[in-house]
Parts: sequence; C-alpha cells; structure tokens
Amino acid sequence: MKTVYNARHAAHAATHEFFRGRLVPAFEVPARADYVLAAVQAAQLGALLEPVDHGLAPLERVHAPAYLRFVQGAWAEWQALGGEGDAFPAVWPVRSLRSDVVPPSFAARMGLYSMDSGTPLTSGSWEAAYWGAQASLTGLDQVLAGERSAYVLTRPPGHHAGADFFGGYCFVNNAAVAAQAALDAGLQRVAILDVDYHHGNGTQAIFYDRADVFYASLHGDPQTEFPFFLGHADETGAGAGQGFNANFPLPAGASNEAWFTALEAALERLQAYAPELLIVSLGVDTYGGDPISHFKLDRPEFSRLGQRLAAFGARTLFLQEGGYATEAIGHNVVAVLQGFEPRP
Ligand code: Q9C
Ligand code: ZN
Repeated sequence: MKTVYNARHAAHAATHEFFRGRLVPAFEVPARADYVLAAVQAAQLGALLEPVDHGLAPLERVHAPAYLRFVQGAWAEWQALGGEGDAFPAVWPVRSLRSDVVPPSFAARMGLYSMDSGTPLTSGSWEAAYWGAQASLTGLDQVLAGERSAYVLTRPPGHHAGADFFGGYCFVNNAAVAAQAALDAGLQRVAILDVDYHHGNGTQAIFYDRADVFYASLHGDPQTEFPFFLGHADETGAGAGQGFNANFPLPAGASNEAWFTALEAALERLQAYAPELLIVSLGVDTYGGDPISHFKLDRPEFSRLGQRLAAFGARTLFLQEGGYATEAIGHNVVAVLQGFEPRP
C-alpha cells in the first residue's frame, strides 16, 4: 500500500492546550506523524508519495471560502495584535447572539469560526492543514487510478472541522474534501467510516442532508465524550440525506467485543449502500493506552480491523485522524494497514 506523506505537518506545532484550568503540553504534536512514518518505513509498507498541489478549489467545495481565508490569514492577524503564544478563541456566538454579522474584530472572528478552546492555532496551522488536504486528494488520485487502497499520513486531523469552523485539533476536513472530490471525479456513492474514538461532527454535518455520502461512525458516547453536542444514535440524516447517517456511540470503557459488534453493524449499513469508494477516518485513539480516550483496542484488534475492512471489499482510502499515545500510534496504524494488505 502506498503512503502519501504530508511532510509539512510539522509546520503545525502547538506547545500547549487548555485542560482543567491549566495549560498542559499539547497532545496533537508533530512527533505523532514522525512515529507513524518510522513505523510505515520499518514495515516496508510500500512507496512514499509527496502530496500534489490541487489548489484551493477542492477545499472550497466543502468549506466556506471566508472560513478558509480566515484560517489562512489568522496567524498574521494574531501577530499584528501582539499575540505571543498560540492563538485561542475567547468568545463564541452561542444561542441568542448573532452569527449573521461578521465583526472585523479578530477575537470575534476567531470565535465565529471555531467550536472549542482546545485547538491552538499556530504559525503553521494553515500550511500543515492545506497540505494535508492536498495529501488526501493525492491519495484519492491513487485509488481512482486503480490502486486498491492508499494511506494518507498527515496531521492535524480533520474530522471535527465543519464547513466553517475549526475545533477538536482539526482545521480542514480531509475526509470531506476527499469524498467531495471523488464525487466531482464522477463517483456516485461514497462512504466514510469513522473509527476515531471521537465522533466526526464536522464530517457528519457537511454531508447530513445528502445521499451521495454515507457517514458511519463508531465513537465514545457524546453524553460523556468530546464533541458532546453531536454523535447520538438518533442522528440519521435529514431531507435527501435521511437514512444516510449512522452513529454507533459506545460507553467509555466499552469492551473490544462491543466495539467489533458495532463495527459489524456499521459495515452492514455500508454494505447495503454499496459504496464505490470507502474512506476510513483512521483515528487510533481507540487504543487502550491512549491518554485522552477510553476504549481498549490493542495491536491484535487493530490488525483485525484491517482484515475486516479488506473483507468488506471496497476501494479504500485511509486518512489519519487522532491517536495520542505518541510512541504507539505508528505500530497501531501499521497493524491496521498490514491487516488490510498483508505483506506478500
Ligand atoms: N485534554 C481528534 O481525535 N479535547 N480530536 C480533548 C483532552 C478534544 C480529539 C481534551 C479532543 C479532540 C481528531
Ligand atoms: Zn479522536
């Protein structure tokens, strides 16, 4: 399996994030991708490709152009204001406040275009996220050209980013960009299977009223887990998209048996949909040793996941999402990919 590696991921390097009233060392760090790259190379998984630039247009198919422009210029604005550390939002247009007027104040726009205070915006956030989307499009090109599968190694992750907001460590929704590009290339049914520990609220919302992208997700129950405000089982799609969204929330601490039972239920729905392409939002924060998540998967389970996805039989594009047990995520990701495509 070929890997498209976004080397510019390292431009996004947050030092700290807020946690229980303190700034703590950031969880979503460049070393994550370094460890995955080392593991992919050690396993001799296949060729490493660089991202090919497809421009801004494919990002604008799923994100509001004004939002993308904001993220692109945010660091310069923050610097001009005298911001010293990474940039964080401080105010949000919640219920009873207006979000239909866009004040020129940076603080106002930082809040308008974000969902949480846990996502530091740094000097290189845009560069890293832009090239992550390009890497995703490059991986899609490989699969559309006949590869059975491809893996996109990038960060920051994407699945929490909505059409016009960042959050959950995500700025550009790579899975959504790739899914839309696949449709624009002529496909008619694309499925996204999100196995990250967290519900991919951005991906769900982007395709919620559409039938051409089926979104299925297994995740920690939003009653107790981030992103809290989306990911419940009764979210089944709206309008033309009714029936094309399927959530499988599991309690924190769920057993591996429960996780694989939910995986079967999700795959059953996807099989009925018969997608021409399967995009896997591959977060490995489902790992038992993950510092911010509460499932219990380990190497054998990641390998079993890869095997099961191979048996599903679709052309498959794997996109890297979360996973914060930094030194372990390379082995966990490689277990999935080698389970999918055992070495000859
Ligand atoms: N101190 C992804 O896995 N906040 N995002 C956690 C921990 C948000 C995770 C707080 C976690 C977002 C792509
Ligand atoms: Zn996650």
